[in-house]
Amino acid sequence: MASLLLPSQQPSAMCNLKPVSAASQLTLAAGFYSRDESDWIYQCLQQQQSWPDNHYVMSGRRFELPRLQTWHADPGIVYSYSNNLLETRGWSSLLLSIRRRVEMFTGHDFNAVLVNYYRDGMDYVGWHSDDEVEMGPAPVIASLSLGQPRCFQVRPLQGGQEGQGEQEETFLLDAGDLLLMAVGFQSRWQHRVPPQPDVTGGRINLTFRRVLPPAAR
Ligand SMILES: O=C(O)CCC(=O)C(=O)O
Repeated sequence: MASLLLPSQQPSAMCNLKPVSAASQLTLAAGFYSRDESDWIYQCLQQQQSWPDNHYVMSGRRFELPRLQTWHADPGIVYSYSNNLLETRGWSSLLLSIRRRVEMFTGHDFNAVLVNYYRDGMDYVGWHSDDEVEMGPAPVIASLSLGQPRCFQVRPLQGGQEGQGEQEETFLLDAGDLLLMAVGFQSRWQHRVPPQPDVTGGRINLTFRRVLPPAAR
């Protein structure tokens, strides 16, 4: 598909980051991309990306990742996920244009993106925090959703703070929504996208990250 059709660099003037949960470090810009733009981006990524095998080895055993993934980063940036080094790919013009728009909107610089493709509602990501040492002590992650709406759940680590309403919460991430996980979120909360067997369509999620170069870790 022609890169000339890349969506514009500006989200609509109505688009703002608003709190979505008791986790004050979590805000959502609903409709960061319009429906038409996000449908177009989803189709491009789903069809143009070559999706690698989703099996990995840990402690000598072979596992199947319940989704497909690609990892794109600036030169020199490497990242290990569950102790498996992801093959690093460059930036397509589409991924780069999305990165620039996310950077301008959030005011944060990113140098890598993890692309998760949930082929249907059986694909998922389990409870975790994105707190790998590669991202330094204060990670900020911007997460763009495309394709089918899926539930996103958060839960406080260590039971949360009593009286502050910190408990497990579920909300829907729709196509075009941008979720910002700010400094402090990963150290206090976990998140997941649970299986939803009733969902038949696919979803692609892009998590933009800033990974420290090996010398700075
Ligand atoms: O798909 C999502 O919304 C979340 C993805 C995620 O948790 C991750 O990439 O670490």
